[in-house]
Amino acid sequence: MRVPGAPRRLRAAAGAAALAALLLAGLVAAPASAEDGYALWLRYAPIEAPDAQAYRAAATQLVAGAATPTQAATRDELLRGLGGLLGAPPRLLPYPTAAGAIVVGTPANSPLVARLAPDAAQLDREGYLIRSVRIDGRPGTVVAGRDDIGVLHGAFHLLRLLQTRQPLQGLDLRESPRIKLRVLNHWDNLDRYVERGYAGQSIWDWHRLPGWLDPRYTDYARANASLGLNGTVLNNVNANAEILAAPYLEKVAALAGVMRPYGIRVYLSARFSAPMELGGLSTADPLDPAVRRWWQAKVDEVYARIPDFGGFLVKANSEGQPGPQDYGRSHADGANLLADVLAPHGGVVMWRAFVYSDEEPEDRARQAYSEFVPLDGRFRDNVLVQVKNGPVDFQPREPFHPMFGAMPKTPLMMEFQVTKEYLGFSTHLAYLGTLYRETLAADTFARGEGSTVARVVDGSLHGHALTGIAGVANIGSDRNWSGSHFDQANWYAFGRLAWNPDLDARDIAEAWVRMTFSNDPRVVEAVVAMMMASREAVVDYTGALGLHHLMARGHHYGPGPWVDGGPRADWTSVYFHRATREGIGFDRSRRGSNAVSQYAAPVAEVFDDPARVPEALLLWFHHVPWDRPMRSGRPLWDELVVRYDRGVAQVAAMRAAWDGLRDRIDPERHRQVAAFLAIQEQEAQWWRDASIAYFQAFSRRPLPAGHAPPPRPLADYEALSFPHAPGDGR
Ligand code: BDP
Repeated sequence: MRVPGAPRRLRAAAGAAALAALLLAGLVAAPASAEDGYALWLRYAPIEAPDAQAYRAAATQLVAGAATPTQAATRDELLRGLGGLLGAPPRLLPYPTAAGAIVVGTPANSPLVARLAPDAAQLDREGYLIRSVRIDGRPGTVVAGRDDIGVLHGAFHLLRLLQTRQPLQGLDLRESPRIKLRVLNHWDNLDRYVERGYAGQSIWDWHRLPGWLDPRYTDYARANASLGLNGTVLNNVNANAEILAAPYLEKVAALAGVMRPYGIRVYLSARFSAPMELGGLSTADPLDPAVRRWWQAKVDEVYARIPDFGGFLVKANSEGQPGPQDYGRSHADGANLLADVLAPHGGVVMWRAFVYSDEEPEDRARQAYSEFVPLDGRFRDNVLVQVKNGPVDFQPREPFHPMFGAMPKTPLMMEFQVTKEYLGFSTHLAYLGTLYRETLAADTFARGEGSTVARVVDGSLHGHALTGIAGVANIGSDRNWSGSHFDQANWYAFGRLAWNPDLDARDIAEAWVRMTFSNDPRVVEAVVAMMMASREAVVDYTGALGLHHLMARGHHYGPGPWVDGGPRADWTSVYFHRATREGIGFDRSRRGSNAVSQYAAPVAEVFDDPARVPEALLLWFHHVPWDRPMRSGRPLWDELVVRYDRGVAQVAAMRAAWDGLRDRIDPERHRQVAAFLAIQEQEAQWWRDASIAYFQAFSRRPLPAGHAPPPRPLADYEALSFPHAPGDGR
């Protein structure tokens, strides 16, 4: 077993008996449970000596109320967190009597906080400050918010300072969320199947709800609150109308009750045709008065049960889902119908822009923009249009979606995918903090230079108060929540960036490693380096230089650049890579589909020019010859092959780095990560071999020197079949 905090020599020397004696004497704290990943980044493992002494001195006493469920949750978290970190919780007192007191609350609910931090009353909602103060002449710390939830967020931040070994002296922190709605989207079905889920079943045990409230729901709420997330959409965007039926609303209300103390509102995905399926109406036409009445009554019923219900997420007229266009109405008509009935209750509509039609000859990457941009200004004030980060579909790399910046009158909500549908499911290590930041930092030039996607999303560019960001969750019933230990980092990174989209991906990774694995500098350095290079490795071994949508059909597991035919062209790979004897890539330049014209002029010019477009997006925007010289001096074909091999080599390097940490990570998690990295290396090699075998049939060029030919003929790769791969849509 691992002895947290004990020097290695001691660990090695301690036999079982000696260890037992130490544990009995209370000198070494035993981990509360096995390191199975359940605790996430809230492990609160003991701080090692000698640091522990200083932290203990700064957290001797706790003054925290418990008059509301949120206050009680805050106090309990501090006792639990500080207790774990310091070996024993601070004394809980009504008023500090010694140096090192931590005082938490709002000016409204605590006279002491009102004295120490009166300015907390002016903070934004959900925001907080943490400040080193003197209390009756003695040093202490105040964690204050304008509201209870802000204080809870502040408490988690304070704990993070200890968890990441930041000093507790001289503090003067002030934080407020940059984005108003920070939500997870669960693609969970009512039978607990999770679409694109790779972490077991849905965590929502609908059958046993509302009678049985799994304690996991509370831990889920804690984890989200620790990041500042404040909403969760419980069910799949490919929605079943049944979720709106009374028995399910009762279950939803029970979950909302668990989430409420943690500041998390519950939302539902609404099926647009629910008035027909549940209400027995003959139409779901948004302009039909009977349809409107049905939604009105349904929404009133929802709010009668859940007064703080957040609102609806809607996928309409997309991939076969019903929607307003079935009746010749627009997306605005559909969204506004729901917005009108939600508005009196304070609810919102999150209307998805992920639309494309199989009958539409237009380049799929252009369709959402074509559909939605003309509707700018036609949505009600409580509608957000939810846009995926890129114009196709959560690929390992996409340019930012051209809708960002193009609809100044409409709040655009970002949708990222946290689950790794296209980046190796849960077995591949791919840290997505870098992907999220790449999109958020991209400059739309919508209002000149500096018009970043982050500023579109946080509302500052076009002056919106209603703003939002969503992450498609990677959470399931697996003990470690996310299917792999490292996928927890993607939930974490999404949450941190939802709070502040300008945070640095490396800083987030570092905090996560310290909280999740260890503060040992060797661990921190090595693991952060692995994480920072990991997403680029996936891009390299699945198809670099702007290639996209090359995965196997349906379940999307493994390579499928040969995928062709079937129900619709834009679900195939050949549609996207367009490889011929002459060259490869999708011509979206002015000479091609002209998707570049959907970007603001300075961006469009760069994307349109094969000499100026970032090489990482070359084949997204251009069809170019196999022998086109690249910046490296190599011809395109050689460059692609080099990238495929570079990706595989990076995974091998991650394995070696992880192996080197064997003595510094608990064996339970070390073993699983090592096994997953071995799977990843095999699968990276498979992607590389299959892709090269396929594309070489077009390029008819030899592999560059030193690069091995694929070991098997193309037909062998094409013949592989995985009918039971997880997560398929159904
Ligand atoms: C695609 C998924 C599909 C989702 C769809 C969506 O393959 O399962 O239903 O996105 O976002 O990425 O609606």
